[in-house]
Amino acid sequence: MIERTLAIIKPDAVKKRFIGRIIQRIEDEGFEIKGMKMVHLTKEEAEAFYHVHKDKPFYESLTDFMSSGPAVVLLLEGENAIKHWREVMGATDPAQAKPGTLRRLYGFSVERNAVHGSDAPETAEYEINFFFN
Ligand code: DAT
Ligand code: MG
Repeated sequence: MIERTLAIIKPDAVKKRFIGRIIQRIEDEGFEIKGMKMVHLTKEEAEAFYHVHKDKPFYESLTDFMSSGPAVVLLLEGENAIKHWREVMGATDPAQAKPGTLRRLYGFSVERNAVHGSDAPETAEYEINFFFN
């Protein structure tokens, strides 16, 4: 099934000049890039994007980080794109992520973990509409 998902190259990975490597991987994995732009989220936008986590202890820090600098958002399309992209990203905590995954390669900590990906069709729809129209 052809699906769409939202990917973000987070501010830590942009700052460390990993944009090119991550986009190369996206293309090598066979995703079609249907949309792409650089954004610098405001704190309010980061809070809205991560509203499902508003009661988590890391919400404040996460939304500070996500609004701390430019990020690259990508609309990806492909066969089982949601699951495929999450496999390429690896586990949330880079230390737990499998070798070769983007978070293992480029993530620094559970918060500064280089990339984002939607986790289900409903969240993908919300997240895609958040950035693309
Ligand atoms: P994922 O990004 O793998 O879908 P998530 O949706 O549970 O993970 O959390 C969203 C982001 O919040 C995650 O990429 C990094 C941050 N985060 C998650 N758990 C955290 C924790 N225990 N401490 C600090 N940040 C955390
Ligand atoms: Mg998530």
